[in-house]
Amino acid sequence: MRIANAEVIVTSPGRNFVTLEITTDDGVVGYGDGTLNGRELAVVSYLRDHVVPLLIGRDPHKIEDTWQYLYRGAYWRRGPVTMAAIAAVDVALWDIKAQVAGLPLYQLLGGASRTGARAYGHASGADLPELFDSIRARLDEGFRCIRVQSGVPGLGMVYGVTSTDVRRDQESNGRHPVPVEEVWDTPAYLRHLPSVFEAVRNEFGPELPLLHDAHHRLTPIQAAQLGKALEPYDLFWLEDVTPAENQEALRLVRQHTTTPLAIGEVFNAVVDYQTLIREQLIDYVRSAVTHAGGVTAMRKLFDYAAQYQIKSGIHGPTDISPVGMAAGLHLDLAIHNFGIQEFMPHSPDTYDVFPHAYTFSDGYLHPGETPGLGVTVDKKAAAQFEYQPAYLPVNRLRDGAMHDW
Ligand code: KDG
Ligand code: MG
Repeated sequence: MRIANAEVIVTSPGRNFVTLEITTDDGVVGYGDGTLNGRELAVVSYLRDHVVPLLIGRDPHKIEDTWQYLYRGAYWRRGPVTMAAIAAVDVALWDIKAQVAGLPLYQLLGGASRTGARAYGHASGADLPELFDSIRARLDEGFRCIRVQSGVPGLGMVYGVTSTDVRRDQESNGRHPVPVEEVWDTPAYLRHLPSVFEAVRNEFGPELPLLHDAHHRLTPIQAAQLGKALEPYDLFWLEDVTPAENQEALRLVRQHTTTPLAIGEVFNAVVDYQTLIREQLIDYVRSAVTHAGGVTAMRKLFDYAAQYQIKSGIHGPTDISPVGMAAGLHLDLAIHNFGIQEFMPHSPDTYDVFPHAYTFSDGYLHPGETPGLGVTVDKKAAAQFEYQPAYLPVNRLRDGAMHDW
């Protein structure tokens, strides 16, 4: 069996997605997600110009060898563009292998360790009434674990907070040809957030698992303060408190708080986690299959984390396509150290482009029993949605200095 064709599909049903379609000489078709939000075309070029020509004629079953060939062979290792491109190839090859075996992918990863993957949904509001409505809406949809994001008095738009809650397929601030600029004030956020969690606990009780994403905006000592201040509200996790490329910074945070910590959605290699995992400075690893080298690399990451009782929390925003989402779900079902899965449902247009077998019911996701990944691409539907440049926002402090968003 040989790879006969590899095509990069760019489509934009509400937001941009990059998908790699690999076809074998036997006519088996596999899909991989290479979407890198805000920098999509860099991955398209990497794939079209530098990877597709290397794939033609290769044996699609040699997944590990192909992964190493693309990773080591490039010489220029890691980075989000390279690793998203490798992920797209890797996932498409796993899709093909599982289809040839006639099994859903999770069976090739060791079989099901659980009946479904517990998911968390996003709730947010500019103020408490809006936030409570949003939490109730997620509970009505079946979510049993909720990420809580809140506006901050005196600040305008805050990333991750949608005031109307109708934008399920959240493109922060809509599509803009240049990034929208938001204003950020860390002391105001630190003063306000504990009161939000106190109010949510008073309204929804002690049992509902609650999560929060600080989106890399804090210094280590601010992160320690926040973790400590939130301890009475028993968070499931506090995410991305600092820009954790300085892994040692987490030692300080850990010394001061028992609030569980999740990190890694912007990481793309196991080495990015080395200190965090070895020193048990975090509790959940957050990478997405799409951004961290595919199923092959993620399996190694989870196995490494498992030695330290660190669990998975795969990144699942709407900028991961249903193809990337499905790849994560097969891993979720198979690995022993599963923690939780982020889930933001895609728009109906996105689901039309990506017919999929995965399901969500009563708080749990399941990848389905279709052989392979269980996601395809309707190319006719995809062609209706042309690529549109779209940027994520940027953040400035009150004095105009650039900050992490
Ligand atoms: O493209 C950026 C988003 O994926 C990210 O901001 C979402 O932080 C996020 C999350 O936890 O889902
Ligand atoms: Mg996040």
